[in-house]
Amino acid sequence: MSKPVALITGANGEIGRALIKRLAEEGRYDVVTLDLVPLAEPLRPFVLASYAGNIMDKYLLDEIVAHHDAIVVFHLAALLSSRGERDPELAHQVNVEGTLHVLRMAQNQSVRLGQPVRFLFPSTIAVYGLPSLAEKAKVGKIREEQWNLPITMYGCNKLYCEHLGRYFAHHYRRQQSGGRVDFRAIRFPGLISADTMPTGGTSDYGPEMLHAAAQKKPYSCFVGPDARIPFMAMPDAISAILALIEANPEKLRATVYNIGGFSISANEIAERARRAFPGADISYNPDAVRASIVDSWPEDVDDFRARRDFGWRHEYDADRAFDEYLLPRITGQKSG
Ligand code: AKB
Repeated sequence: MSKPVALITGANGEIGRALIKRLAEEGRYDVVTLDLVPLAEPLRPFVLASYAGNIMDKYLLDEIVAHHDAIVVFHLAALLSSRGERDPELAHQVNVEGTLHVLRMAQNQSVRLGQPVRFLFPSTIAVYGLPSLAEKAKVGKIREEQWNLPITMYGCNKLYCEHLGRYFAHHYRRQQSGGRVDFRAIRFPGLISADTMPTGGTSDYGPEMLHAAAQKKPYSCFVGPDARIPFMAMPDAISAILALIEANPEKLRATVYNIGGFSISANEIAERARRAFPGADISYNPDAVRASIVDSWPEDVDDFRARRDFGWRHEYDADRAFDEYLLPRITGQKSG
């Protein structure tokens, strides 16, 4: 019997690669992918079909769902925060207009199939905008409704698209013939993978520092040693996506959820890298813009709603993330 089909946009990105592998291990879905460039060769055996093209191309989106009865969409394609600050209009086009196209496609698909289409949207801690370090320290673990005042185009785009998704899920369908987009969003902290490197983000200093130390390359960090935000190990990020997308809709009391990993400063990451790779050459040369972005993000998140509604629990605290996932795998790759 054929399996349900899941469409992943932005499939070549860090989350996309890890998600494709986990979905292949679990075998729940036949996976169809879309990315601007052809899907990375090693991932192709894991997917049913892959398309190279732009989410701005409505005809391509329609063609994909005409050929595949996707009932789940993981819409991962986006320009991240640092890249978005270099070209805010492009970020708006891709992150907002692109998301609108993918939501519309999901809505039409739902009408065609006569069943809801589940839609996973990766949002971010960049939707928060703390006005000062004093307020950041005072707030500590931030709740979803606090300080929704992003200072980056990416944060504005993601916050708006959370609303757009909620609109499609709860209001748009009133005027439409049937279909329903079952929209669910996760606000991710900075992510660290042992296998891949992020591009275009502002939390990138975490993974960059660690991978540079493993490769014995000097690293000049673009935020100061005290900069602190929450991070998460990639396996937990994928577990959260799957837990939320599989969750019983009747249990979900919100459309947007914080999920927590571990709160850590740049210096604490550097210390862990130095212990694992003695002689690691890590210095600090803060970039005013990127450092101010990180300062505006919370130092930790309150993920009470995710725990209550879909049983979220991270597996990796800082010790387990570094000692049992990141360091052994990165060291293995270096020697292997
Ligand atoms: C970024 O740095 O832009 C992303 C994020 C925190 O959403 N990693």
